[in-house]
Amino acid sequence: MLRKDFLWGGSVSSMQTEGAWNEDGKGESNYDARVIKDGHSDWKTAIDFYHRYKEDIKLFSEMGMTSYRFSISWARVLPFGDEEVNEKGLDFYEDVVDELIANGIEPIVCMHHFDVPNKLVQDHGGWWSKEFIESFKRLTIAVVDRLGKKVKYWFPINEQNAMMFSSALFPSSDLAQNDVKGRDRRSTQSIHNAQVAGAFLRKYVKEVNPDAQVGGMISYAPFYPVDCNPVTINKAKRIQEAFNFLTLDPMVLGEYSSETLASWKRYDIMPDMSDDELELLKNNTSDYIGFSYYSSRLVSDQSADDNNPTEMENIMITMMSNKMEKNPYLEQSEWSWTIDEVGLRTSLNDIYRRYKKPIIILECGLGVEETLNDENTVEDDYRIEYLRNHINETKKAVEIDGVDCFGFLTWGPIDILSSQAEMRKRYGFIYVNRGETDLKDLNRYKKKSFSWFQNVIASNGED
Ligand code: BGP
Repeated sequence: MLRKDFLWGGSVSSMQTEGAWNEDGKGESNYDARVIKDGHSDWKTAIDFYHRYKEDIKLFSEMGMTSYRFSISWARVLPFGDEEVNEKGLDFYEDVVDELIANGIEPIVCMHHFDVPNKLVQDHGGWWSKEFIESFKRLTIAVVDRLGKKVKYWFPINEQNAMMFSSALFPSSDLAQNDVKGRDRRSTQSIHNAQVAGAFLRKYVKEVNPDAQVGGMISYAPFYPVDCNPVTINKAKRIQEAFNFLTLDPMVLGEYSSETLASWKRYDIMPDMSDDELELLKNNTSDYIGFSYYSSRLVSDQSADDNNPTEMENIMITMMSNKMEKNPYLEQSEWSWTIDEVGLRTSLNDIYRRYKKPIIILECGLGVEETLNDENTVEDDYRIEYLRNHINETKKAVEIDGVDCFGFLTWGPIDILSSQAEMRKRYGFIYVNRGETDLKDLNRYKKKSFSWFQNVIASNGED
């Protein structure tokens, strides 16, 4: 059985939901400033959660959700990333938190989910700059001073292992095309700076509210060797370590593994780390571990090239390139994401055995192109099947394997923009009536999965 207070809910980010991109004192974010491809959505309206949050929270409450994870738009609180604080931005988040609590829904706050004030990027580049830590601290202080006593669950950064791709996330056009080491240095510095920022948040939240639970979050994927060639097995293990545990180790254990440090030294990409920073990491580890889970990856001996100069490049190539093999045992989504519910049980076990800390699944879901039928609903049996299978594997991890998992949050409980700003990739139990560029009326409609998830929650996962 899952624990009685198991958290059931959904996760979103600010830029994929809020809209109101330039209202009430919000600054321009790096996403607002992006050039949008023809036929794609921009981030300006999203699903207009900023104006419709009461209606949406009412629907979440009707579904029975006991938790809702959202992120803070950095530029809504610190329009330029500097000392200027936008109180109206804080008012909005406080209203959302109050509304959630009034509806019996536990807020889970993520401080940073990809978007940052554009001014900060223009002036300082990306997470490799120590200025990002300073600005993040200001953001944390402003938000936690306002919400610290009301919110129990916090974590600093969405999918913190994405910092590995930092120089891809933030423009690195000042570096020469072939400056691999330069980009790798930015990656390792970003990894470290994000760790420092995260540890600061954990420390500060606890100072304001010692009863709070403050975690860390990554995107987790199991990496399977495609065959039993020891070279492939070794490669899969190395990639698994680097993609998943390089970030989790310092977050949960308070220090980098000796393998990580050795590899950074070997490739001459050691980040600048002060003693004070390392002390901060050591003393402010995560109370719980959160992760997003969508698919497993298959590694062949071709997946990454041993001649590539560094481990970072190897991971990037494996993750991003078409050298990733298709698993013949598993189906894929319309977006070619491998569907692997057993991999979720494996992931829960891998993480729990290593750290013995409580775990929460903070994202899981199936993105599908959908339209409303004549009855103004969507018969999304595929979503029910996908989530049912993943919930069943979670239960096996808890009930058979003894993993301490305290929650399951789906990605996008309501349709939202995808990370690539596609409205056609929908994850929700609630359909939002808008197209890519045509905003239509933005009305909300319940899909078939709405009442299914309602039953899942009411029966604590027995449905
Ligand atoms: C995660 C991100 C989310 C979300 C999700 C689904 O990596 O944390 O922001 O978007 O993936 O991805 P997508 O929207 O591309 O389908």
